[in-house]
Amino acid sequence: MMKTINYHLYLVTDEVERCRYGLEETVRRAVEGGVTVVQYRSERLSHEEQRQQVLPLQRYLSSVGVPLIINDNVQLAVEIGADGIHIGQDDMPVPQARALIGPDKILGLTVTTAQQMAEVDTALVDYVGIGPVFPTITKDDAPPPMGVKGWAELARLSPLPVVAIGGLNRERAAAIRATGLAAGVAVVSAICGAEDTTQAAKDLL
Ligand code: TZP
Repeated sequence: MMKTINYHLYLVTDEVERCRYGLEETVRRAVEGGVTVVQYRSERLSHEEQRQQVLPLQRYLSSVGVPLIINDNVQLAVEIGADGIHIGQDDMPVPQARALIGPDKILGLTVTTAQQMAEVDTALVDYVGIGPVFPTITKDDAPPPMGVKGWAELARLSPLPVVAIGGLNRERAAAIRATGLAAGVAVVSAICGAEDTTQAAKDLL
């Protein structure tokens, strides 16, 4: 099920009030700086609110050829025909999510332990997200940070492309990339909270 998308700089969006220039404008500026894939993530809004918010974003991203991944809300991804979904271990089971989105969409799965990694079904999953690498203020229920060493130990076990997430900034992203194990680095605050969004993205390339 290996679909090729470029995970190199993976922007995860936070609630609109935490995007410095609003959701769409922040994403536009970030894409200008080199973001290669965007995940829409909203933990608080209703399904309908999420749909209203993501549609203009989807129009923009498809116009510039940047894939849109939806976090958790598989139904929304199906409804709008997003490029993929990202799910956690406690979300919808992988086989069910894959059945709903169909064979051609991207499916990303969060992995935080070696046991979970051993259980990844490579026929159904396209990439894994491993983190948090460092402490994060963005995800309330994040497990303890694993550090670059812990991250690399887990990434080495992965049969699939790996994206790192959690507290990453310029220096930390560089440390992750230096392991040679990352298909990409994913950030929220380092881009969404930056005053110069475009430059912040460039710094993470
Ligand atoms: N999953 C693990 S850490 C995290 C998610 C969604 C949040 C990352 O946000 P930040 O601001 O880049 O630390």
